[in-house]
Amino acid sequence: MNPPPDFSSSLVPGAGNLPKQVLVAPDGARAEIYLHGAQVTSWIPASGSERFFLSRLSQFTTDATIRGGIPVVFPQFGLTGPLPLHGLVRLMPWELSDAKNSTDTASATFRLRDTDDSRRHWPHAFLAELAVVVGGNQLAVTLAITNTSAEPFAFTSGLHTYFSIADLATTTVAGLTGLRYCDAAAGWVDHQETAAHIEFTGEVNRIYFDAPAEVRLVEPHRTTLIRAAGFADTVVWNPAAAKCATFSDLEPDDYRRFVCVEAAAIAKPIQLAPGERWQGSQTLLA
Ligand code: TA6
Repeated sequence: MNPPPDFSSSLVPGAGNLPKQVLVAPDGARAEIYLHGAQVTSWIPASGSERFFLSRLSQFTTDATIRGGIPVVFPQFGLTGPLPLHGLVRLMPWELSDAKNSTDTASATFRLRDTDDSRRHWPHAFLAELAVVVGGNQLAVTLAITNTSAEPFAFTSGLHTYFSIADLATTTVAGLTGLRYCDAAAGWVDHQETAAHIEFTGEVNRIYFDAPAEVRLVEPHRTTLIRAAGFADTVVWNPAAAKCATFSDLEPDDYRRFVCVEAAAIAKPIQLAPGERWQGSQTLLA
């Protein structure tokens, strides 16, 4: 059987006139991805409502990062090295290399290569590809990095996903019990997780090492499954009130509206030989 015509997915002007790819699967599931940073900003499963937080104060300009959705972190997570916070590619213009519909999904792939400017910060040649597939109650996002230079390089990375939540007080993250984690909100001290459900009663900014493939974002009315592959670590972040107030692109009470659960490769940087390719993915099930 032939797939239905690709009538619904299209590249359109988004906020700030920045181009965004809208994906619409045959069953009505939707995703939106800005070429700026290849940042997914919206995911609406076939049987549901918006699952990503996107700040009403987010800037949509080429020199700012979009606050919400899935910022792509590469080649440095956070401030773990000398590069700008969370690396370079979330501020760079990616190109749409492919978009298509199948009988049950809509998908698109975005590509980015190193530039003179990226090499000034990080002197390596790379090809980054982000594949986004939406359909039914699932969104799959896969980041692939190819070393196109003549020398090996190492990087850290992540998919910094902002989930929209109804009420922070009744939201928990489950699946990380027993893991060693580093608490960035309390002096980068190492701990072992004893809670079955991580609660948000203050700032949470933790890197869980060697995380399991599946973590759950649990709310009273729904649970989101978050499956990671290729990323060894999981970051859980909520800034709480005081830290939230320091972000110019967040409203004072926005911290109540999102929790970040991030598939990340931090503790063991990914090493790539010339020509070698790595990929990591985060698959979300509503
Ligand atoms: O992943 C959590 C984190 O590294 C926090 O420390 C926090 O500051 C955040 O990401 C957001 O970073 P950004 O550069 O987007 O403001």
